[in-house]
Amino acid sequence: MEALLFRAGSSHVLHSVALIGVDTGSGRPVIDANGSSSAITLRANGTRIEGFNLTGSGGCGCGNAGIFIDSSDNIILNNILYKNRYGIYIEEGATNNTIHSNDFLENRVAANDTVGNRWSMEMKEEGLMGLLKGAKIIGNHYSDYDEPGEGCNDTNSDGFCDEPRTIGNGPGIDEHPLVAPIIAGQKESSYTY
Ligand SMILES: [Ca+2]
Ligand SMILES: [Ca+2]
Repeated sequence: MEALLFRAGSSHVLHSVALIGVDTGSGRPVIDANGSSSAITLRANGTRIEGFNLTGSGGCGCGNAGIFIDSSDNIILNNILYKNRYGIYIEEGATNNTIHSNDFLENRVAANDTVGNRWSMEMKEEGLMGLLKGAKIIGNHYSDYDEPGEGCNDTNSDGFCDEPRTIGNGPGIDEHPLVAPIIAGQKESSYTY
């Protein structure tokens, strides 16, 4: 099995098919761009990035981000994007990416998607609960869109903002943003597609 090691303070260009951060007890792996470029730059198609804490991007509005995506068919889930210029920046021409169940916290701009990728996913809990409750559409949580003053009302108390969120100036849309942070309370492995 191949191991990938990440050094704090450097940025990374990935060409792998799956990158899954494992919490060994001392917290999820942190990739800190240390104020330059992006924590992760994604140029390979069909990559899955899961379980990381991505922070400290450079300040360039050209796309410095927790994850800069310049490819297609990727799945980004269950990550914390914290204090970046953009949490996630999707480059023009990058299509069919799915971004869900991530926490966007205190980024200068939560996300940019001028293409219209997918910011939510229909998911079902495993077993009986899944049968009883059926599938749920799960988006992402955004610290700048989780209170009434920011446009997120939850009048039916289902844990989701009642209105979708436009990503940047669109056309990307998160159909079902969450009111509270996801990562701490959720066991991602108990869900299936
Ligand atoms: Ca807020
Ligand atoms: Ca609601």
